[in-house]
Amino acid sequence: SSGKPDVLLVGNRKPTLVKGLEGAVNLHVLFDHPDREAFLKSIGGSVRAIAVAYTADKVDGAFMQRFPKLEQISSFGVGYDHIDAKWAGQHGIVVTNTPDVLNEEVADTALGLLLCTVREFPQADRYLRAGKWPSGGYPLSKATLRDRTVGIVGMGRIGKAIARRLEAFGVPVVYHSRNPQPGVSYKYYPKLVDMAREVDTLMVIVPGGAATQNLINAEVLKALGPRGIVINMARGSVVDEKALIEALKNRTIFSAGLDVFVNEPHVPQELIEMDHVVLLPHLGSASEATRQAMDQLVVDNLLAWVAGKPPLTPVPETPYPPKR
Ligand code: 8YV
Repeated sequence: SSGKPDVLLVGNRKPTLVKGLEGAVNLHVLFDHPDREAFLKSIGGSVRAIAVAYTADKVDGAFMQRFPKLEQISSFGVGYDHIDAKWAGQHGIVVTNTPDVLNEEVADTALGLLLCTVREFPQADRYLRAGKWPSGGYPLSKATLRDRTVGIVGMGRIGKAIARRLEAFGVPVVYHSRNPQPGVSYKYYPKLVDMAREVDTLMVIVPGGAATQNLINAEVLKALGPRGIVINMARGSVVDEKALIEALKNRTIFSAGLDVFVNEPHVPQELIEMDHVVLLPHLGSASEATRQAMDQLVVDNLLAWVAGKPPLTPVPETPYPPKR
């Protein structure tokens, strides 16, 4: 009616997205509708693009199929394992994500989580608040960053930002990824288990999805050994959570710092009850400024599409221009 293209916002009425989009598109918000089925039926034929507000909002082939005119999906977050991008690519639909604008924030969080895990800062904070300091200082941490070697699992854009920080900390870095990264001088391990045997600390920052499911398995944890610390900044699915819990219980690894979980926001009770792990509620990119920049990139990818321009940040599975 308005001549503006119909765009579906999956997820809630995120103010930044609504503000950025409502002037240029005819925006429909899925979250607002009590009868989701009826609503999707009524707009399915006219929706030409989708904005995805959170990485928790799943977009699979069956969902995309409901929109025969769908051209573009603009998704929030650098990770897009919640979207079947391969299916999209095969059906001429372009998927965009929000890379780069969060690199430094996530790398900051990763270093914070590493330090908290190694030196037990959250536990020491709890100790102070519990009034225990006057009767004796917090016990010296058994672990230190000073004698550690970090194996980064996934040397992409965020992995490199983490590695730069570790260099400044004077911590040796090696890495594993599917292929060696051009221009990276850190030692490369084609096999993760070989790297795990030679380091004591793993920092996991690979994409989620089927290709990395349970990459950090019981064998890798065993190879890491009793001094081992696992920091997961990627997706819960990348670590075999059951094997990790076993290894932590039996102290066959030393500790873990986790920002992500298999079934988040639900966290296994066994982890919650362990005092020697550090758990964060998926905070990697979670500052107001960085989330604002990510939201803006979701908007800008759609505004480019409205203007008939190429997307700013298409994912590799859906190259532009699309094959239709
Ligand atoms: C998201 C993330 O913001 O970018 C990603 O891939 O995991 C985070 O930055 C988070 O998942 C909230 O949706």
